[in-house]
Amino acid sequence: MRNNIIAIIAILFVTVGALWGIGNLLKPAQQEPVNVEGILLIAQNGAFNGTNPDIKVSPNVPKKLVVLNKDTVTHDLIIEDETRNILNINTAPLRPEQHFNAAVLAYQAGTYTYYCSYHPEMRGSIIAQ
Ligand SMILES: [Cu+2]
Repeated sequence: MRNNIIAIIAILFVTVGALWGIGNLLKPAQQEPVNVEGILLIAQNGAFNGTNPDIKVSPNVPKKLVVLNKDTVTHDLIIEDETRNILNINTAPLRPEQHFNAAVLAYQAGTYTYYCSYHPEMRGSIIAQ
């Protein structure tokens, strides 16, 4: 009788342990939230964010870039550097309410230009230092 009770308790421990182990396996791994520092450029009224702001980055540290057209006309955003010291970007034409996800990634320190090919006055600098 006593041996039976010990055996039952032992089986219970094994069963609970196995279920606990399976539960841990089934539970999706906890993921740490990732903070992506980013830039939102809104094309509106013939400018990006009203002021065509300078974008500051560190070399070889990508920064998320979202370009959103909140205007009534088509815009785009181009980064085109012949030295290829920065990742070149061409959003293609963005019609009203369209957006484009990209990353600003400078490989070398320097000052680069972003612009809208439709509106030459929509132009700003990317400063990598
Ligand atoms: Cu434009």
